[in-house]
Amino acid sequence: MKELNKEEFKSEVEDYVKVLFRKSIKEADDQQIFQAVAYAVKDFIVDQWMATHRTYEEKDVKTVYYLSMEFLMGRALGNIIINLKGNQAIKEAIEELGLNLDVIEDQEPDAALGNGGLGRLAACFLDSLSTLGYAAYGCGIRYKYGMFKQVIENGYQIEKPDDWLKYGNPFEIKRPEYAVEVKFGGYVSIKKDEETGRNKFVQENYQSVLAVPYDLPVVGYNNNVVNTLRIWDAEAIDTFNLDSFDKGDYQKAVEQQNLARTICEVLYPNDNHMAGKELRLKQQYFFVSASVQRAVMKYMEKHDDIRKIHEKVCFQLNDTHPTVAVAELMRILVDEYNIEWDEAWHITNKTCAYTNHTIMSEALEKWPLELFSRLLPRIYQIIEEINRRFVLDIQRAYPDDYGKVERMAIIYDGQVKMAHLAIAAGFSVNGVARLHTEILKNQELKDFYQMMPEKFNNKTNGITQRRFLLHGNPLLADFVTKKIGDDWITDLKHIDELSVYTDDEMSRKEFMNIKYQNKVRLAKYIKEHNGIEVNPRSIFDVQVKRLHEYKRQLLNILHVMYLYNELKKNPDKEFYPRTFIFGAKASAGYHRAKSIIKLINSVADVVNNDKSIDGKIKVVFIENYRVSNAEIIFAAADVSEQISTASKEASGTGNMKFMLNGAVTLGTMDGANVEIVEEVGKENAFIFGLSSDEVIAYEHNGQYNPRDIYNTDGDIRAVLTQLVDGTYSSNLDEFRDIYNSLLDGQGGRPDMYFILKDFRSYAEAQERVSAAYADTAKWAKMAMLNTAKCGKFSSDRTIEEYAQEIWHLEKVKVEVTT
Ligand code: 26W
Repeated sequence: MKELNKEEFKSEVEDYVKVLFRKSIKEADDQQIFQAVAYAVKDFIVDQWMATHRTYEEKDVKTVYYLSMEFLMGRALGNIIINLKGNQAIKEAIEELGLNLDVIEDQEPDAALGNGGLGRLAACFLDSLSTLGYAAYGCGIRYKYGMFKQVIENGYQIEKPDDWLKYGNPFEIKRPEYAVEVKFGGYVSIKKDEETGRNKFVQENYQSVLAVPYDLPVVGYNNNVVNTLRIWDAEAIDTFNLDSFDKGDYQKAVEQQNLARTICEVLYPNDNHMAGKELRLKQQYFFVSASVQRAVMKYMEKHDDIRKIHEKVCFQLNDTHPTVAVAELMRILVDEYNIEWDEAWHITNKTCAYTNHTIMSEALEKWPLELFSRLLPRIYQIIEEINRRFVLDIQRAYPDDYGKVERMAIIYDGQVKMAHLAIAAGFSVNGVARLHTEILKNQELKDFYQMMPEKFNNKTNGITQRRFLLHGNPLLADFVTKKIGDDWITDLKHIDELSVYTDDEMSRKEFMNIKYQNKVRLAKYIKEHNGIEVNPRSIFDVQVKRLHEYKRQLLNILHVMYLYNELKKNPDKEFYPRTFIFGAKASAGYHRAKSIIKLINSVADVVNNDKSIDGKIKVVFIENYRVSNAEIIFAAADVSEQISTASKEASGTGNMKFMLNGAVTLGTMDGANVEIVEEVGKENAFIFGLSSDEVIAYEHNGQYNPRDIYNTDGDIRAVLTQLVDGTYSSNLDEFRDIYNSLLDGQGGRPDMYFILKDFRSYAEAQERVSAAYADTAKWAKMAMLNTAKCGKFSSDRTIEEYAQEIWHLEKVKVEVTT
């Protein structure tokens, strides 16, 4: 590992401030200092970045291309510094320049090129791929505007554009030499190929854009490896010149310019909801076509037989969003390399693999034929042919069961079903937690599992301990290292060695004192951002994640309303003070989700200002939840709320970040919670609610009636009534829709999220939490055991499994010789 020279680094920072801004360090503002420091850090890693790619070429290693619409990277500077193990040297250098590293890190906007779980998982995976020394590209889109900024005004969410590139991105390198053309629209005609004498399909009268890549470094931990996140931007093809005026192509030139301008403009802020917008399909084909074209070109620079591309290249499809990749690869093989269909299909099968991240039916991607064939005429033809052959396979396998075709065809009911295409075309289909994979095999994708069981496998998600402990929680990271050494940083299994210290009173005290310090840090953040005073001695009970009905933030806030009623009824009741902390963005068009945000803020207003309860309950809604403030929030949590309706949360990854930071899970047996409980022991978690089997049974038999609960449970009835009687809003209709959804559900189906059904069991679990927390030694042990037992949930473990079982990659060692 190359050493960082403090003096050199200092003078680089000074030089950058000078050449970039014509200023001295004293004159420059914080943002300018950040830019200068970031450039100096980039200079330092560029040799490693080059050495990494040189090594890959020399060894001719297989490469995974992780295709994803989203990479929720967060801030880069702090993470790069810790992965370089440059913390101490850079911190000192910066202090000697009279600056403060924390302030500098705070200047960097989050790279919020993602919505939530799926995008953050992609970011953790890149960190692990580099740290483990696997050759990988992340391939995505350079959105001009990332995930919107959330501002809360009068309790309502307002969305503001996230202009993250305003000051430029010091870490990126534009690579115009690797630009490729991507074609949309027009029609397909058949031409005779002069060389082969065969028919050729050519797209004509299309519009095209130039896909231009920007590379971002992904630095491995202390190992010289720097992989690349390649995000594509669209530029107009240069037809807007005098020529086009002459040819009367003026109209087309303008249209192409507009196309280029719009494609990468903004990230769609929908999490788990398919909107079916034409621009979204354009985004998908745009980055997929560019990535696949480049991967094929790169492969062919060093090899002569395209038929063996699967030996060196694997495309991992992060959900169905990049599934057009299979058709794009077929197009390149058949149309450009003149490979016969059957052979092209086998090559494609061996090159593509698909990960499923959700079973929510509203998230399943289905595109109307009309739109699809108009936008991607040649790709559509290819998918039609894939479908024709796949339907024959289905009929051959199940000659008497017409239902199979109906349920499994790729094109059906006037729609292209992207999941069916991904499963038919790839060699691997994986779920993201054991329970989720079982549900895929036995329910959602049962027909596919029956026909192709060998494709199905599980890869339980993970998170990077380097960002979420080493960077986010330095006090706890130091404590762990002091106790057990620093092997946990690259092999989280070692953190189990902490277990023995859970019986040592001194260690427990130290651990809880660190938690306290982190709570003080979060309390300060809340004071600064919300103006609310919270007590760091209270239980910090936290639910941070996207807002979605299935995640049941509503259950949490209804329970707060219930507790508040209890306290009002019995002011002298023994009650351990609690701070309920929420953070969540709602998709801009998701009205009920926005209404739940308003409810949380309205309850906060009433409860926080009621002197009679003596500050025993506080409710805080943290504005603009994102990767950078998440790091502070996880570190400070006592209770991790993971309360989704069982079967609905594919895995969850926030649950793992809380566990790592010593918070205890309060959750349902859903997603990866099941495996968390298995690791830590059910006595060290608070589990409640319907099981996924019970939920699925209710869904089938329709025997759930929330009105029965409303009629028989007075406490629940009181809470529900308060939604519409003016307790929390003078506008009696403000929360009417929430009230109705709980009692009458939607479209004739009772509340699909079983909120009232699980309410009592949740409230009881919450009582167990309070009782456990009151026993300080017991709680400290539980909390510490959560940290100790989280080894399985490192994304390093997950990536090892992908690398060994799906991608078949070999590890690379990189030497820097300069
Ligand atoms: C087409 C609209 C759309 C947008 C986003 C559909 C689906 C999505 C994502 C797949 C939703 C998502 O982020 N899923 C989450 O993926 C995480 C990583 O695997 C899991 O931990 C979460 O449980 C899952 O909800």
